[in-house]
Amino acid sequence: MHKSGFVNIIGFPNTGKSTLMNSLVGERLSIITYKPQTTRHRILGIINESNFQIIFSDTPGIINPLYPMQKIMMQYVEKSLEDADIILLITEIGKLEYLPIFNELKKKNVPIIILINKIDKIGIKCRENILYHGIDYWHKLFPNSEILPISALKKTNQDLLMNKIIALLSEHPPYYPKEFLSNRSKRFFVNEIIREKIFFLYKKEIPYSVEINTVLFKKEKTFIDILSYIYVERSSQKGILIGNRGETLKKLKFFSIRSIESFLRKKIKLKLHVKICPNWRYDYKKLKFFGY
Ligand SMILES: Nc1nc2c(ncn2[C@@H]2O[C@H](COP(=O)(O)OP(=O)(O)OP(=O)(O)O)[C@@H](O)[C@H]2O)c(=O)[nH]1
Ligand SMILES: [Mg+2]
Repeated sequence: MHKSGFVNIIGFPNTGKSTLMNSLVGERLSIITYKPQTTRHRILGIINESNFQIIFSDTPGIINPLYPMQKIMMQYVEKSLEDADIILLITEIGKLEYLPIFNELKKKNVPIIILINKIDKIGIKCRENILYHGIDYWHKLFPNSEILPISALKKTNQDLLMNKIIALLSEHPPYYPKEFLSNRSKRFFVNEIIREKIFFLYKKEIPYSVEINTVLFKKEKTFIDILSYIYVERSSQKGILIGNRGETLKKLKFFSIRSIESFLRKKIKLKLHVKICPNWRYDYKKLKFFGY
C-alpha cells in the first residue's frame, strides 16, 4: 500500500513554519530569519519513502494584508487551505492567538494538528503550566484537533508528529515523481538565499523592499555561472544596498556564495547587480513578473 497527501503548514508570521518544514524534509528549502514575513511564496517540500510521499507546503505567515504583495501572499495561504489533506497550524508557546481564518478552518472537514512550537524557549519548570493553558485554549477553539508541543529547532517530538501524519494519510499513488524534493527551480532557491542574506545584513524596510531575479544560471565545466538582479524600490535604497565603496554589497556576495554553494553542492561564480523597480510591491504587473 502506498500513501500520499498534501500537508500544509499555516500560522502567524515568525512562528517557525519554515524551520519545521526544513527540519521535516531534511533540506534547507525555505529561508529562515528572525524577522516576520520572511516567506513570501508557497514552497513545497517533499518526503519520499518507498511506501509514502508527503508533500509539505510552507506558506507566508498570516497577516492583515495592506498592499498587493501581501494580498497575493494571503491568497497563497487561502489556496493552501483548499487543497490540504492535513493542516498543521503552528503557534508559539505562551501565545494565545486568534485569526479570522480560524472561522474558515473550523468549517473544514480536514484533520488539523495544532503545533505549539518553541517549547525549548521555556524552562522545564514553567513549561508545564504554560502548556496546560495553551492546550486548554487550543482545545476549546478546535475540539477535534490533535495538539502537540514541539520544538522545530531542536526536533523535539518530530518523530511523534511524523507518525501522526503518516497515520492520517490516505492510500494514494505518489503525486510527484519520487526524486522530486520541491516544486521550485534552482534559480528560485538562489533568489531566496540572497534574500535571506539581505534580511541579516540590512535593517528596517530594506529586506521588505527587495526582490531578486536570477537572470543567468549557466553550468560550466567546473562551476555554475550566476547573475542575479537585486531590485529595490528607490534610489536611496540602492545606495544603502551597495554601501560605502561597495563594501556592503561585497559582504552580501560573500555570504550568498557560501550558502548557494552549500545548497547546490557545486562551486559558483556570482554577480550581483542592483536595480530600481519603483514601488514593485504595489503593482500587480510587476509582481507577476517577479513570479507572484
Ligand atoms: N527557540 C526556538 N526558535 C525557533 C524554533 N522554531 C523556529 N525558531 C526561530 O524563529 C524564527 C522564525 O522562524 P521561521 O521558520 O523563519 O518562521 P516562519 O513562521 O517561517 O516565519 P515567516 O516566514 O516570516 O512567517 C527564527 O529565528 C527561528 O530560528 C524553535 O523551535 N525554538
Ligand atoms: Mg517562513
